[in-house]
Amino acid sequence: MPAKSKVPVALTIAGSDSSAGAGIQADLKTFSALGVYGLTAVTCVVAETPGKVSKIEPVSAELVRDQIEVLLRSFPVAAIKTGLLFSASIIAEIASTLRTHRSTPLVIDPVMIATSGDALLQDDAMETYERELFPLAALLTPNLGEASLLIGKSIRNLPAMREAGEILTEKYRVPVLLKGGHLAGDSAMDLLFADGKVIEFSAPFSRGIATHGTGCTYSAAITAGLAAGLSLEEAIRRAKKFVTAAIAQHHAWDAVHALNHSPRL
Ligand code: PXL
Repeated sequence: MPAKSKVPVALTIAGSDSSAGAGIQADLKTFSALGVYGLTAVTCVVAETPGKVSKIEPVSAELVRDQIEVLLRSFPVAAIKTGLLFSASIIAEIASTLRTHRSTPLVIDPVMIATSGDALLQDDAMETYERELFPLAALLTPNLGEASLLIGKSIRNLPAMREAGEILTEKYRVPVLLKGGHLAGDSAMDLLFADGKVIEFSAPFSRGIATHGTGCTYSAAITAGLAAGLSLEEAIRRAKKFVTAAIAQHHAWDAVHALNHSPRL
């Protein structure tokens, strides 16, 4: 038998989205489309459609930790991402587990609010998130809404985005990818703040179509790139292409739209 080629392995720690466009389902589909074997640690289960969150229930913090520990003991995990983490106790448990795996790059997508506008993270979780988990990141990927909550002011244009990114990367002392997709305009511009430099990533903006799950898909695609050995900049560049194609080639049914997680690049 020919020797099996080694496929990179990545772990996602996130919530389950029943409509499968976001959350752990989006992460797995993205890993798979980009040739990475995905492992999962589920933090909570969300009953929802792209338009509305109906109910969320958490998994116990201990069970979240157990999922992560068994995986890190048994698989050659090359990169990790976090998505919806739900509560302060779950975040604290994850941080204490990952603190002993500092050599594995960690992408933190600080999910707080669904594209539908529904709250996903408990209010009292922010402090633990910022203090315990953010400093462990190889990359933090807030969208404009999340970034404005973190800096306490609204971000309405590119200069404000630059200022916000500088504040965030200095505050947590980690690289930050600030995603500008929610700024009205013809292009979706993201800014990477890393090593004292700012790098721009731009793509045409697709108006008014399936955006539920784009944040999860983008951060999962970056994580897949890091697992495969790409540099941070290369991983972001490929991920931006992937998510832009996934939006442009979205699926449409009668009343529901969803991201296409295997777009042609
Ligand atoms: O898109 C943010 C998000 C992340 N994770 C889960 C979700 C959602 C959005 O609804 O359900 C599990």
